[in-house]
Formats: sequence, C-alpha cells, structure tokens
Amino acid sequence: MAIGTPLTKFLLEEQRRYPESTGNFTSLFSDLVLAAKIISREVNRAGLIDILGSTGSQNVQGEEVQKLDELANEMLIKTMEHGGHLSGMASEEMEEIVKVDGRFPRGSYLLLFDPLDGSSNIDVNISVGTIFSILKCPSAETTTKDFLQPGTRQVCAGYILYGSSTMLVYTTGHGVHGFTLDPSVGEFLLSHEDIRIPDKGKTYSINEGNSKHWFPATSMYIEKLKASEKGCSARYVGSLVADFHRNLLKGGIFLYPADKKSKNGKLRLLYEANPLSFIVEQAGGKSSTGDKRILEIVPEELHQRTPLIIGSKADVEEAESFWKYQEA
Ligand code: P6P
Repeated sequence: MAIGTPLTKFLLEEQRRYPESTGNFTSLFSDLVLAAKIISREVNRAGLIDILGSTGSQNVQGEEVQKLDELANEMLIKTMEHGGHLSGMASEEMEEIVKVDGRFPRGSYLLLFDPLDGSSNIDVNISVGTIFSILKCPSAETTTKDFLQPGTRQVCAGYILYGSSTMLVYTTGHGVHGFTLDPSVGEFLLSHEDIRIPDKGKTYSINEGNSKHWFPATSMYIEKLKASEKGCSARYVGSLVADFHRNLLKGGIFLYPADKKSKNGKLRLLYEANPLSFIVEQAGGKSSTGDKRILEIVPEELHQRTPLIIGSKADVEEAESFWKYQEA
C-alpha cells in the first residue's frame, strides 16, 4: 500500500483479506494504538511536567519503577480493559495477571506487554519503547496458565518506539509493517511496508560491561567479530526496542546471553523476547537462546527470563555455531 496510508485503513484492508473475520482484532488493535498515542504524548512531554524520575517503589523485577513506567502501565490497562476484546492482560510491571471479568465484557484475546522498556533511559532522553504480544485465550476462565503459551501461538506482536519520531512496528504473521506517527494529524502513517532484515549486518549490540561474566562461547564470538576483516560496529543503547529496531532496519545482532551471573539472561520471554522474535522471523531474521529457537520455548512462569540472541539470520547462526563452547 502507498506510503502515508493511515494505519486504520491498513488494518481494514488486512481485515478484508479474511472474510470470516469479525473485526474484533481490528478494534482491539485500534484501542492499543490509542494507548500508544497517549503514552507517546506523555513521553514526549516528560521533560516539561513533573513525571520524571522514580516513584521510589520497585516492580516485580525488583527494578526501580519510573513514574512513566507506572503511567504507561495504567494507560494500557485503562484503555484496553473495557473494549470487550480481552479476557486478560499481563505486564512486566505487575506480578499477577489482570482478568477482564465482571465490570467489562470478556473477549477472547490475551494481551501481554512491557509498558515502557528501557525505562532507565527515560530521564536522559534516550529512546524507550512499549512491546506487546497478543494470544488467543484457550480457556473459559482466565488464569495465569492461559498466558504460558509458546511464542509460535502469538496472533500478533509489535512495539512502539518513542524515539526521534514515534513508530509502531507489528506483525500478524503476514510480514512486518512500520508506521510513523504524524503528530499534526494524530495518525500513524505507513512508512515501512514489509520490512526485511538484511541477512547479515555489520553491527553487534551487547553490554560489554558484562564480559567478565560471559561464557566462553560469547567471548569467542565477540572476539571473532572484533577481529573480522570487514570490521564490525558496536552499538548498544541500553534500550532493547531501540537496539532491536536499528538492527531490524539495517541488519545486525543483539545479544543478551546467559552468563555466569544470569543463567537465564536478563530479558523476559513472554513480553520481550517472544514478540520481537515473532517480528524478526517474519522479517527473515532469527532468534534463539544460543541453542534453542525462542518461539518454541514452553513458558513455565509469567515473568521468566530467557537468553536472547536476535537479528540477522546469518549473524545469529554464526553466534550459535560458537554454542558448543558454551560450557567449556
Ligand atoms: P543492561 C532495559 O532495562 C532493558 O530491559 C532492555 O531494554 C535493555 O536492552 C537491557 O535491559 C539493558 O540491560 O544490563 O545492559 O543495562
């Protein structure tokens, strides 16, 4: 479709491809887009109003909760709970799931999200993002167990990147499409249709400050990149969505691997690794723990962590080839 096509029109065209569709998903997605616009406004105003800094409380991850984290979380819950499309939600900021029952009509989808990933960058004006994943709810009663589905079961995944512009990137299994928010009209407009990640990149993203904890496989792979003839650039923002998005468009590899300090890595499976893995595979890339496809992991806990090696297919496969040295 033409560059500049409004997201609402794009979604309707997508929906029309499936005569049996009820429009529920399109309506759910439109609610999500509204929440994204509101969060974008607050993130962009953060420097002007008193919502910077920390609330002094900690979230389930034991991380300082930034005020914007809380606001983004509340914004998503309040915008999504009454639409009648969800049976439940799960958030990085909340230990337990939120069931949609009683007060509002119960729908058939589950929404999982990291409301504001990269929050430690908020006060220093570095890009942050919202990551989301949508599943079908398998049971009549919403329980935590319903959320513990492998990433291959996602019906939609995406992120909103609050950067120099606000972009929404998503997939429903039919390619990856990017939209840029035009604040003057308040609409997301098609800017990147059918994104394909280059098969090989020249950029690697990893926190080298952790190198003393790395297993040999990671150290050997990074050393190999540094020694490569063609050269390789290190780019690490410390904001997963920003690092991922750059590598998706330009090619490259992001690694938050298991190490001696964090046996399961740092990043969360259900609302960080799975949605980005769905996107990267739809764009022709690859995503693994180092030896296992992320999307095939059967979750055991809502907030479980996973090692994440994600990006250009040839780069990820090269990193995986070092895996045999992992425990050496
Ligand atoms: P580290 C931000 O807190 C985050 O969850 C991701 O956005 C980011 O990629 C990662 O953690 C950074 O972690 O340990 O390198 O600071």
